Amino acid sequence: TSAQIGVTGLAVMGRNLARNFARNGYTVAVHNRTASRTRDLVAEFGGEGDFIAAETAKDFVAALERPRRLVVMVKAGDPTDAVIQEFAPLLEPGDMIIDGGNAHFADTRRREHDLREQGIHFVGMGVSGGEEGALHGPSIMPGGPKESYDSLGPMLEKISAKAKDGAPCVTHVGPDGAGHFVKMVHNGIEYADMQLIGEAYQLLRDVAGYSPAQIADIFRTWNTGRLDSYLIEITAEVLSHVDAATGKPFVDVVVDQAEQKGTGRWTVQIALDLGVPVSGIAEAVFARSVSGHAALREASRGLAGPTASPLSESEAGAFADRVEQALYASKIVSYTQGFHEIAAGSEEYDWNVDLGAISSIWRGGCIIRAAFLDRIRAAYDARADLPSLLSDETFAQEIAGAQDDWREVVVAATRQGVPTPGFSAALAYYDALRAERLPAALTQGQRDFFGAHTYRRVDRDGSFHTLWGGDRSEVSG
Ligand code: NBP
Repeated sequence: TSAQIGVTGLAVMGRNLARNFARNGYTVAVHNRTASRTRDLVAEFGGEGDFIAAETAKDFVAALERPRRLVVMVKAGDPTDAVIQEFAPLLEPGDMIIDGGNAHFADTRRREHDLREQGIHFVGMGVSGGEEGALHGPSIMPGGPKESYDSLGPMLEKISAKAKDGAPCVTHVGPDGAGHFVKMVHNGIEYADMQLIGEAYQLLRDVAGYSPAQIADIFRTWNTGRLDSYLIEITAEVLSHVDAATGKPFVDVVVDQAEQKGTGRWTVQIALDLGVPVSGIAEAVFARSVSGHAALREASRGLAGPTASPLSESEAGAFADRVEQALYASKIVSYTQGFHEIAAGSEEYDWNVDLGAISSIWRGGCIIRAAFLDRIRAAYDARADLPSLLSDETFAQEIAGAQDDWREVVVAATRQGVPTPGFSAALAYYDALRAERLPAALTQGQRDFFGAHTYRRVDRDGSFHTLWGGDRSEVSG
């Protein structure tokens, strides 16, 4: 017998993905650089389905039916190139290499281009949901040639998460690096969501005076409404957890320095290149960075701040409701920015990404899965060329209802000295987009003054320059 799919790279993700394929009735060839991992997988989970263990690359390739579908789940970067170099010479035209790692989309574009000459289909595939998702159903974002999706898609649809309406959380995102690009932005949005939740927690703790256990209950309540999401759910779990060794809230015994692996940073770097304002995501990445600067924070501890004046018990409840409004409104802004970046990437690289389909496949399996994504999909269903999520009527109305509270929360945070870069940046973005006039006109004047960079006028076409050093008359630029 031959295998319908192969997985090479059997650390947590690859192993669970291989098991997921096998549990869904596929014969799976498995391979890993260090062969003991392959043997362990079959020894431990061989009973779950049909595995073909391959010790060498040659045996692995020989075990696969044609066209071969070879999933690579190794550490992103050089290891992925090493694996491609090892396998590509053993493959034939029409075969597929599917990279399920967290590759940078530019690497995926390069690899796809190089392998295309050999007739090999390279599919850069974003996978979200961590270890558990890989086993029970991840959200899958495959790019690469459309033809490859015809034969690979049905298998991915089987192993993927299913949304509440039963739809599989996978779609052909677009050519070459589109899948990894969308996975990157997914992670950027994840950073923003986590930061906003963190700010809500800090406000409930420092301004409203609630304990972690009380805040966990508040999050549980929020999770039954429009904020219903995986991240809110696990936040309640983390906040209610008590450290066994000390009896203290778990959140109080963890060092408050957040780490990162890089996809959030990439989202911001690429947004800068594309000229897309993703201020909420950027603030989330910077907030992790600030937290990690231990020495700088230590040196700044004595700096002046306002005297804390926590709310009374009766005020606290009303404040918590306001924080919910601020969190929801800021979340709409983060997704607005993330989807703008996907639209801009799609435009730049000619991917033709369907934004409604992306919101649909994020409804299950992935870290940012949320009831909210149904509403985003509805917005794009109603109007595929929506210029911005904020221009959707439903979202605009929700923000209209939330904005007073949102502002109050930012005011309270500022007054009490609680940093809320996510809430504040989201609000500034919202107000900037709404504004009739921006001080960018003054910026243009300054640029023209010091660098003769010229400006455009509101009342006439063309570009102009004022003779600042002379009689200040205006000339065509
Ligand atoms: P790791 O990222 O820890 O990678 C370990 C695997 O890479 C092992 O199978 C290892 O083989 C193999 N490998 C390395 Br390292 N260098 C190699 C080389 N030069 N040639 C061949 N194989 C090599 O595993 P992971 O955490 O399972 O993640 C796999 C991929 O999935 C990564 O790209 C990750 O970013 C992505 N991802 C992870 C998650 C998550 O939640 N962990 C979620 C979504 C995506 P060995 O056994 O011989 O050392």
